Amino acid sequence: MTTKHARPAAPPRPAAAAATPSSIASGWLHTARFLTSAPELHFLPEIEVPEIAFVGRSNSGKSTCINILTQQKQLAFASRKPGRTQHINLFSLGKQGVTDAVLADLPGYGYAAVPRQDKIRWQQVMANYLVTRKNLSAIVLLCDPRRGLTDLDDILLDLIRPRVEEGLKFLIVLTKADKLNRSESEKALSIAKLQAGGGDVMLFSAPKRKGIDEVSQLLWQWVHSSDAASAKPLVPEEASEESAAVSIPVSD
Ligand SMILES: Nc1nc2c(ncn2[C@@H]2O[C@H](COP(=O)(O)OP(=O)(O)O)[C@@H](O)[C@H]2O)c(=O)[nH]1
Ligand SMILES: [Mg+2]
Repeated sequence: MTTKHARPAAPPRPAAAAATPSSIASGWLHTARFLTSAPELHFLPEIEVPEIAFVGRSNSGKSTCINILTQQKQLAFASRKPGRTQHINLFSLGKQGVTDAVLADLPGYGYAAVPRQDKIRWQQVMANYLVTRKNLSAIVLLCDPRRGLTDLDDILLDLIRPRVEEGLKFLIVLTKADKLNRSESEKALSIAKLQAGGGDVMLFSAPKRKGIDEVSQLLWQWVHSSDAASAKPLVPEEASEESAAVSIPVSD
């Protein structure tokens, strides 16, 4: 009598990886796609969804940070020639092609070799953007902690303070944290926290992949937390693009 051998049971399929806050945030940032690039504020399209602006000195690590957060090597061109990225670049974010937020990469400031006229023009463009962009809901300020916040960063903080007081979200990212030892990192963090005026501060390192999860999740929460949807308009009533004659010095 022959015995039938039962077929070996198929190995169990691996369960789909459970979505974690970290994977949800990084999946969302990975959807980043180029939207538009504009040399001046008034060429930017009016957009309804929240906009998160990345700002910082030239060479602060801004392009690297955006590329790593979005996992796209060339999204924000990591320029070897600081000061070259002189447009406001917008990137759409959102699953299934439905844009639910926009990232804005602003021109880096403070690069000494840029002609003075160009510096004035770009600082003006940036100041107008920060004061009047209607859907601007959050700012990420990139800073190399070995330099700390400079005069130009302070001017930027002064410019955005009224909007931060009205609910604009604010994060200082201390880049290149791999260049600091533990006590230097702690010191840099506590100094920046004092300067952040209630905003968040996080350490970030591209080669060590430090801070990526923390920054990604905060950005995701900014856009998707329930109170973001019900937030009141962030632009003061009296502010309009025409009235924003913002002047900032070009000392740096
Ligand atoms: N050690 C280190 N270098 C970094 C880090 N992020 C950026 N850099 C370097 O800093 C320089 C300026 O970076 P970039 O992203 O182009 O700065 P941006 O001018 O602010 O856009 C480049 O040489 C980068 O490779 C980091 O986390 N650690
Ligand atoms: Mg850059």
